[in-house]
Amino acid sequence: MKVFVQVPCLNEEQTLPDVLAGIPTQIPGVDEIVILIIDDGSTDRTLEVAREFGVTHFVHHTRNMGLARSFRDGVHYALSQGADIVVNTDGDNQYPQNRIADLVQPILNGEADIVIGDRQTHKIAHFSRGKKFLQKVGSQVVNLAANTDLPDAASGFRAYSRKSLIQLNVVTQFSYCMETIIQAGNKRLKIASVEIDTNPKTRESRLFSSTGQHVSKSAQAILRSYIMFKPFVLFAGLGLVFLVAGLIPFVRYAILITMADPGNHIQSLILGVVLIAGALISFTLGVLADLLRTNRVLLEETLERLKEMQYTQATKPTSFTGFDR
Ligand SMILES: Nc1nc2c(ncn2[C@@H]2O[C@H](COP(=O)(O)OP(=O)(O)O)[C@@H](O)[C@H]2O)c(=O)[nH]1
Ligand SMILES: [Mg+2]
Repeated sequence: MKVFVQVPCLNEEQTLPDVLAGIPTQIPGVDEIVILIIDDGSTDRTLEVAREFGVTHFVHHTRNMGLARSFRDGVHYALSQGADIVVNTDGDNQYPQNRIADLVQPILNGEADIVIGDRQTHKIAHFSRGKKFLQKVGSQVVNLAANTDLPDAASGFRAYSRKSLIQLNVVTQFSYCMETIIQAGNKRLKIASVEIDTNPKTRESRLFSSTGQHVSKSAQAILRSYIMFKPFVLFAGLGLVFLVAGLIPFVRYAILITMADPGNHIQSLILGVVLIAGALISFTLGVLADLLRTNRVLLEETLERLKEMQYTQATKPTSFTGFDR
């Protein structure tokens, strides 16, 4: 059993030594623990710090590519190296590295495919009341879209089984955290949660400059995932709203013109027709999006097989010794 602990880093020279020192060197039931640094275009001494610590596995981006891409590239590297479990922790030492063993345990026991460290955000002292509230609402929305019941959907402290990583495809640029949960939930992977206490804050979040930006970017990520997995529900719901809203002026018009003095009610008719046309467009989009979804499911199945083959081949010891001259 090989566990890769990947640390995405964008200029983390200050805190990386603490992170690396905290990662356990032994976990019961695990044969090998490998540390992988994903350097996302750092311009400070992140790489040197990691090398001085003895890290030998790196994924390097020559320029900043963002956290989602860093996660994806790290996973690809780890799986090609034969990882059975990939743990993700942050370079700002926000997460308690000594709990990595508890994070991988449910996967080792075969009880879960993904384990998420629940930061118990209601307890974090430096989170404002507004942030705690948004955190809770955000997690509820993700749970609704994923059919899960997770307390902390935005936590980056996680363990993923090899099987789950082969099934997941991160496509958004920005937040893979919410996206992987919604995908995993819809693919009926088992997601467990482990309560953790976070370390004191070392620096401000760099992913978001303000709470407003955080909410808007998270909402976009959730909406996109929702359209991906439940397009018909979304568009049919929208169509229904348009239909009901359109029928009201339409019926009003129909009743009024039967009266003795009908008057001029053409506005109601126009409004009704426009809204009903909106309903028809929504239903059509729903059908199209649903067909696209079927297509995506097929593509994902192919990708899954391809990845399985690619990673099995990459880790298989080869007997090939070179061409005869
Ligand atoms: N902000 C940011 N962090 C990145 C990027 N690429 C990798 N990271 C790493 O992602 C982790 C989370 O970033 P952080 O700013 O702490 O965001 P937080 O999750 O809101 O606390 C850290 O380990 C960063 O070094 C990037 O493009 N931007
Ligand atoms: Mg952080």
